[in-house]
Amino acid sequence: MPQKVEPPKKSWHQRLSQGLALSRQGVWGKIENIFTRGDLTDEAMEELEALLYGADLGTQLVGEMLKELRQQVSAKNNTLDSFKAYFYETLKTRMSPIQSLVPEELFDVTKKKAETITIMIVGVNGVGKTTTIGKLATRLSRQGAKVVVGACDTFRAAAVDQLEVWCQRAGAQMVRAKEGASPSGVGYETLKTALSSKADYCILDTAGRLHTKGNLMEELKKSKEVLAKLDPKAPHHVLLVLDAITGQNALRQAQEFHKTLGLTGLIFTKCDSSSKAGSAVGIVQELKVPIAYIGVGEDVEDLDRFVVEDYLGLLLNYGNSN
Ligand SMILES: Nc1nc2c(ncn2[C@@H]2O[C@H](COP(=O)(O)OP(=O)(O)O)[C@@H](O)[C@H]2O)c(=O)[nH]1
Ligand SMILES: [Mg+2]
Repeated sequence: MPQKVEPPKKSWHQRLSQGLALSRQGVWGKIENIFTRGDLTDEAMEELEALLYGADLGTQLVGEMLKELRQQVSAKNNTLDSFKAYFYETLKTRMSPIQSLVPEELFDVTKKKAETITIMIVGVNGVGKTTTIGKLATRLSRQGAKVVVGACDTFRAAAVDQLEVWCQRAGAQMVRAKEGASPSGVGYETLKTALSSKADYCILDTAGRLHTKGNLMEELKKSKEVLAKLDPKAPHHVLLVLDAITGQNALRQAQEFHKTLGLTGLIFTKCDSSSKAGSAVGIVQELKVPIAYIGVGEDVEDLDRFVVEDYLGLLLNYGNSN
């Protein structure tokens, strides 16, 4: 019988590299071209400026980078390598202190305390919350963790079915709404189940839009607060999912969620279908909230922890990260 040939498994590094290809080529590749074309004339500087602003890094940061570059140009010290090195180091220096706030327990079951860790996942419709939870539940279950997932997006039956498929594959338990239950009610029931079964993680999938006249932020706030009745520390983490396609506009979204819920981390999805993956830099800086995970596709393996050096190296095509 002919043997079924499995395609070679891609490493996370390969997935991340492919995931950031659009941003790398669309922005940084063009910047490289300007440098390799010759002297940085006024015209070339204008082109560079437009590209950098178009990369959605945030206006303040781009302004500072251009100032530095002009200084390098007037000092005749403007090689591509020196500019890239400066860029990489500047972005890394700004992101690292914030990124160091991400706790290991979010990726590694052996790094967590004996208690159940409750993670609430929020974000507007379609950004990838349910998919991310599926990937995350799989990842943690593979490490031997007991994961209980709550389907708190009670307004869309399809959302619950989608989550159930992921949970079955992951071997995670899913708690669904009883007839007429509110989102906060499902969150409460899920945590109760997770605590009584001594689960390692309780992950709550929330709605991104309400099909009632209710206010989404108020509903999410209620969902968050009710958890403390069962565990004063819950939720340990409130993570906002942001779609890389949104670029800098995601910052406004993030600010609103942060104001109401007190975000502890961000999840940056769909980097593979956007050339604006660089917007992560500006968002982290402005919000002072770190990125916990990055998503680069629809496959279960397309999610991993966000490592600033890997992200910047692959984005800028710099260092030995390729
Ligand atoms: N290309 C790509 N698609 C993604 C990624 N994450 C999620 N998606 C897709 O985005 C769509 C919406 O995702 P979903 O999880 O239902 O979003 P939710 O409404 O926030 O729960 C689905 O078609 C997902 O397969 C990603 O990292 N890359
Ligand atoms: Mg969903």
